[in-house]
Amino acid sequence: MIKETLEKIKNQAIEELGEIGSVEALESFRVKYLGKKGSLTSVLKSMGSLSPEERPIVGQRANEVRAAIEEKLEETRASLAQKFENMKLASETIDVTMPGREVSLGKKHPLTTVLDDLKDIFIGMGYSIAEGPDVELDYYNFEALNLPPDHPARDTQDTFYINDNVLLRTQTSPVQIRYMEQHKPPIRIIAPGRVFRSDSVDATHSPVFHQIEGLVVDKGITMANLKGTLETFARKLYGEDTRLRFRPHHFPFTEPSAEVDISCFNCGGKGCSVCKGEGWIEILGCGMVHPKVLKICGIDPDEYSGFAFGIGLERVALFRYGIDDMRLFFENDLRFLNQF
Ligand code: 2U9
Repeated sequence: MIKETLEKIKNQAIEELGEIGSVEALESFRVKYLGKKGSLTSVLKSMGSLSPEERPIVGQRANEVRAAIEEKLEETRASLAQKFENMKLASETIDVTMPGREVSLGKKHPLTTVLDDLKDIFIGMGYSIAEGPDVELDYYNFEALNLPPDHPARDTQDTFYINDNVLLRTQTSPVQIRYMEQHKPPIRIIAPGRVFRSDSVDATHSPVFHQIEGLVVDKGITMANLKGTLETFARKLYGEDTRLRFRPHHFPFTEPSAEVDISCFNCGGKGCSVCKGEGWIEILGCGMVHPKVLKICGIDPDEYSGFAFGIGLERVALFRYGIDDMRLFFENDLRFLNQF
C-alpha cells in the first residue's frame, strides 16, 4: 500500500515538475513534496506501521523516490535559470548597426551671451561683479541715490510696490549702495541684474529688463577716467574705430551727468538704417557719483570721488543682432532662440 503511494507520488511529482515555469512555483513544489509537511515526508513518517521485513525495502524505495524527485527538481531549476538568462540576454541585445540618437544641446539666450561679453570686458579691466536682491527697500533704490520721496524723477521710474517701504528695484544701483556700505575704497565693481518698471509692454519697453551698472570710487577719480574707461569698453565691444560722444544730461545720483553715443558700428558715422541716419547710437548713461550719495554711504566726498555708468542690456542686444522688437527676448519661442 505504502509502496503504491510512493510510486503515485513519484509519477505525480515528475509530471508536475514538467509543467513548472517559474522559480516561485518550483519552491512551492519543493515544499509540497519534500518539505517537513510534504507528501513524501508523511509517507516516511508512516513507515512505523510496516513489518520489520518490509521496512528496509520500502525505506530504500522511498530514498530512491526522494533522490529522483530531487534530481529532476535540480534539473528544472537549472533549465529555468538558463531560460531566464537567455530571455535577459535577448532583451538587452544592442544593435550596434543602429544609427545613434542625436543629443540636442542647449544654448545661451542672446541676452546671456551679451551679458557674458560685457562681464568679460569689465573683468579684464579689473572689475569685480557685485549682486543684490531684486526686491529692495525704498531706501536703497531711491533715497540713498538722492531721490527723496516726492522727487520728480521717481515718476520716471515707477515700479511695483510690495508695501510702502519694499519694492521691485528699478535699477541695479542699490547694489552699489549696499557695496559701499560694506567696503572701503578703492572700489571697482559692475552690478548686472534684472530690474523692474511699471511700463506697458511694447517693442522697446518691458516691465522686466536688465541693466549692467558700473561704479569706481577712489582718490583722485575724474571725468577723464570715466571717459577713458567707457572708450576702452566701447572699442572692445564695437571695434577699435568706435568714437564716443558725451551729451550733457541729468541724473539725481551723478553730477555732472552725461548720455553717451557711439559712432554707428554699421556705417561708421555716415548715417544708415541702423542709426536712423544719425551716425550715432545711444548706448549708456553715466556721470560722477554725486557727493551726497558718497556721504550717505559713509565715504568722505572731500577725500574720494567716483564715476558710475548704466547700460541697458536689451538695447545692446537689439542693436547687436539687428532685432527691432524686445518682446522676442522674453517670449521664449525656440524658433527665435535657436537662431543664436
Ligand atoms: C551709484 C551711483 C550712481 C548709475 C547710472 C545711468 C547713469 C543710466 C540707464 C542706462 C540705460 C538706465 O537701463 S537704462 O535705462 N542708466 O543712464 N546709470 S549713471 O549711476 C549710479 C549708480 C550707483 C551708487
